[in-house]
Amino acid sequence: MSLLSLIDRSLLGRAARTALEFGGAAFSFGDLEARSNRVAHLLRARGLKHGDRLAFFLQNRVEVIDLWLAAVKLGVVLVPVNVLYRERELRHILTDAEPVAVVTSRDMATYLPAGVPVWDVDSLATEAATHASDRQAVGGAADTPLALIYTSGTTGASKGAVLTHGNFAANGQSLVNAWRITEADRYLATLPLFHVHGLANGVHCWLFSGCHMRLTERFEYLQAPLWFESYQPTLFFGVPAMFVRLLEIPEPLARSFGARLRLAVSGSAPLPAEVHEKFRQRFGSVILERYGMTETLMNVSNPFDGERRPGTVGLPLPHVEVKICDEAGAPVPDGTSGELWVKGPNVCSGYWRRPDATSAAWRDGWFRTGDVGVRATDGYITLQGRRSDLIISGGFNIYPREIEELILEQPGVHEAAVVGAPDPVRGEVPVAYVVVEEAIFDEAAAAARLRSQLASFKQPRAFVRIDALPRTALGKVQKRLLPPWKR
Ligand code: MLC
Ligand code: AMP
Repeated sequence: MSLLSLIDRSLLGRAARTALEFGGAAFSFGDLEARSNRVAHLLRARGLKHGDRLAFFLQNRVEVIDLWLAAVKLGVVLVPVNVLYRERELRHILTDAEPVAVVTSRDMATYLPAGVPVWDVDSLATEAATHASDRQAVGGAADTPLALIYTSGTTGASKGAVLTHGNFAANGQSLVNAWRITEADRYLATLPLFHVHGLANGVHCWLFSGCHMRLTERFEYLQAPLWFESYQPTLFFGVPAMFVRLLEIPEPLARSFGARLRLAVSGSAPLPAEVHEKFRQRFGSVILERYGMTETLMNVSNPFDGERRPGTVGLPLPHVEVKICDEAGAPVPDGTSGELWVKGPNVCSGYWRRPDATSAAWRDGWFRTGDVGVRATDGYITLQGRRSDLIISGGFNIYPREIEELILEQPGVHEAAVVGAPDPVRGEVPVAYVVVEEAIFDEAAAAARLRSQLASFKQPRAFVRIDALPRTALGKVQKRLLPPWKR
C-alpha cells in the first residue's frame, strides 16, 4: 500500500477528528489535509518538482508536519537538518544535498552559511494561506525518495541516507501493528522531527493509526511532569536520556502517569537495565526497547506481549531479516558476537551521490549495520557496541573523527583523540585527549572555534593533556588505553 494511502486513512478518513495539538492550537486531520495542500500549491508555484530537495532547519512545529505531508503529495525530497548543527555541519549537508532552499525560522537563519537560499517559515505559512486547499497529488511509488537524512559517517563527513515512500510505509505499518497503536492513543511527541525516531516512527505511527498527538517544540525535562499531567499520554517514545530525566518525577505523580501510559518505547541509544528497572518501579510501566538506524528505520523490537527483556533489543520485526556475521560475512552461531546485517523493505536505497559508500555498506542485498551484537537461543538480540568508535550522547550520534579533525586544525595541537566518557544523563559525553605545544595552544580559543563550527553535543567536555597517544606498533591509536577522565 502506498504511503499516501496509509496516511489518507486519517487525512481523509478521519477528517473531522482532532489530530494534533501544538502550542495551544488544535488541528483536525481535515485541517492538516487542507494546510498541506496549500503548502503543496505554494511549493509548486515556487518551482519545486518531483525529486527536488527542500531542506528544513526548524524546531518542532506544525509547519514541519505541513511540509512533510506536502512533500509526500508532491514527490519532493525533504532534507531534515538537526537544529543544533553549526557552520561546518550545515555547510557540508547543504552543499551535498543541493536543496532548492532551506526552510527556517528568523532566529535560526543566522546560523546558515551565506549563499544558501533561505525561505522563512512564517512568511511561507502566510503565503500558503492564500493558496487553494484542494489536493493535486502526484504522490510517489514505493521507490520514490521522500527524505535525505544525514547520518554521521565513519569518515567524518556525514552521508545522506535516501529514504523512500516505501521505507516509511513499511516501517510505520509494522510498528503500528507490533505496538498495537490505535486511534484511542494519545501520543506525547517530544523527540525532534529532524531524526528518524521522532519522524519515521512518531509521525507515521500517529498518521497511520489516527491517534491524537501533542507535539512540543522540544523535550524539556522541567516541563515534562506538567505535560504528562495535563495531556495524560498513553504513548511516549524517547531516547534513554529522556527516561533518565523522567525518573526525577516524584513517586506518587509518576505512578499516576504510569497508570495512563499504555506504552513507553526507548531507542536510539542503549537503555541501561538499571533505568529500565527503576522506571518499572516508579511508573509501574515496563519500557519497550527497540533498535533502529537512520539508514534502516526500525529493525528489532522487544515484543508488545511477552517479555520485554532489559538490556536487549528483542526480536526482528516481522518484515526484517537479521543475520549476525563474522568479519568474512558468514553467519555466526547463537551466543557468538558478530556484526548485525539486515534486509527488508525498511532499509534505505543507498547513500546520496556516494556509490563508494553504498557499495561498502551493502552486500548481496544485505545492509551491514556496523553494530555488534549477539543472539540468544530464544532469538533475543543484545547489542554490544559498534565496529567503529561511535559516541552516542543523549541519542545524538558523534563520530570522534569529525571532532579530532577540527581539533587538529587548532594552533599548537600535534595529536588528538576523542572518546566517550560516561555521563549519568546522556549516557556518554565527548572528551578530547590532546598532545599540544603549551606555548602555542590556547584552549579557550580552540573551544570557541569548535563551538562555532559544531553542534553543542559534540563539544568536548574537557581537553585532557597527555604526552603521547597510546599507539600500537603499527601506529593505530588505542583509545581504550587512555587514562580515565575525572570531572
Ligand atoms: C537538545 N538541545 C537543544 C535541543 N535539543 N537545544 C535546542 N533545541 C533542541 N531541540 C541541547 C541543549 O541546548 C543542551 O545543550 C543539550 O542539548 C541538552 O539539553 P538539556 O535540556 O539539558 O536536555 P537533556 O536532559 O540533557 O536531554 C537531551 C535531549 C536531547 C534528550 C533532550 O539529547 C535530545 O533531544 N535527544 C534526542 C535525539 C534523537 O532524537 N535521536 C534519534 C536519532 S535517530 P548543551 O550545550 O548543554 O549540550 C536514531 C535511530 C533510532 O538513532 O534507533 O532511533
Ligand atoms: P543514527 O545513525 O542516528 O540513526 O543511529 C543509529 C545507531 O544508534 C545504531 O546503529 C545503534 O548503534 C544505535 N542504537 C539505536 N537503537 C539502539 C538501542 N536500542 N540500543 C543501543 N544502540 C542503539
